[in-house]
Amino acid sequence: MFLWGTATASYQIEGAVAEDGRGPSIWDTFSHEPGRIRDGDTGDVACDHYHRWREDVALMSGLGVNSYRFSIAWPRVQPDGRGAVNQAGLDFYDRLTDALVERDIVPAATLFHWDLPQRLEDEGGWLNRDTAHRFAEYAAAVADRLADRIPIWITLNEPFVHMVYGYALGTHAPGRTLVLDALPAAHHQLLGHGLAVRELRARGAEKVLITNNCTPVRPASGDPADLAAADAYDTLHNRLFNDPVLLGAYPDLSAYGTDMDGVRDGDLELISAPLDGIGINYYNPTRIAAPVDEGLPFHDAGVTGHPVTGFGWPVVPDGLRELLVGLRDRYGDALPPVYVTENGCSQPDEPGPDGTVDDRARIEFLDGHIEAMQRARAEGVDVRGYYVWSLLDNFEWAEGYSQRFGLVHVDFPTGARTPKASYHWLRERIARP
Ligand code: IFM
Repeated sequence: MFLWGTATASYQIEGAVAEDGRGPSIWDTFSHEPGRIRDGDTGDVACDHYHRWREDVALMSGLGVNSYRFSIAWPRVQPDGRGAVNQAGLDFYDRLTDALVERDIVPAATLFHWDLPQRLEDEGGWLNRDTAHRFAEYAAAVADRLADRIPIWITLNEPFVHMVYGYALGTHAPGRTLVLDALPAAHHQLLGHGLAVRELRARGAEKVLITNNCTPVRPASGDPADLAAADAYDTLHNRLFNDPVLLGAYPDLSAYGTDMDGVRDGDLELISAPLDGIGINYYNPTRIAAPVDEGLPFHDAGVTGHPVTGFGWPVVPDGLRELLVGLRDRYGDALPPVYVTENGCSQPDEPGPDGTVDDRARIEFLDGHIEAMQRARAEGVDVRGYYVWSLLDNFEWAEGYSQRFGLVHVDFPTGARTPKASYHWLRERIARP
């Protein structure tokens, strides 16, 4: 059965940050620091999904999706990131899981979508190898409770983005600006993934995946300097997170004048344990030129000549086909079945005078990307699922509530949900044979 779904993440939708024993996460801390988030927004209330989850499950049922990708908030399960399990926090996901299963919606749970318990950040966060072991302990606790009903487990969401924005550039929590010294946050996340896979398998998890954010990288020209820069960027964005998982080795980082520190014997064996699938998040391609200064070995030259989303990201549907076919060509038999675990766009959607939300740009976006995915399947890529980011307008990290990605409009002051035109369109599209 091909999976059609929507995706969300805990901090972006749940709110209820201090309820039922939840501990603080790095995003609670970061979003409350002045100047970090557009308009001073926080995820304190977000979509209030923690209280309105029944309504949200009903929306999914009405949409006709057969899967839902959500994330579990580690600080709800272990408020300090270690030790005793907060059963009240797990109860929430237990109720949600049962409601999904009752409606024949396959739950796909992500264990880490960036809301690290603050207590672990105080001890170094993902720069600290111990966090990988704490993550495995948390994965085990969640699986003990839910592996009997959740068939799809995704260990990490976009470790590249978490490392780059959280630890290298500091525009996301925890706000560290370490540039290349952030690399241990890549290795320790991947080690956490490998250790968690072992725990999930031991508890009978049916399918285990990781989700990487990938981009097809296009050199700005055929000039050797641009080609070398594009190769360096591809290494950092794509290969750094796919190679160790799929091939058991880190790529050559010499273009960055470094290699991966802190890798111990046995780490790569754990990291490359066989998976049942790989989650791929696609938003746009990247065009790369030779560096313009002495910093990194590339320069983002920007993709031009295409429509753009509310965020200003280029809309290039065929980039999804290019990416999927490129992954198959690069990894061959080492590539497990692929799930497109996120794809979507932000648009400045507001209800019109009649109360409806006419987001035709999103319909065009989704139509083009679904067609591109189908072309990749026709070219032989084994794609098993497609999840729209996102079910609801939500807290878009450093951009606060200014970027609306939802199939369903959320009026943040009241929490009122209004399905957009794209919601109705997707229902028809999914129903099409
Ligand atoms: O909102 C994010 C999500 O948390 C991770 N992938 C990209 C989305 C859009 O920026």
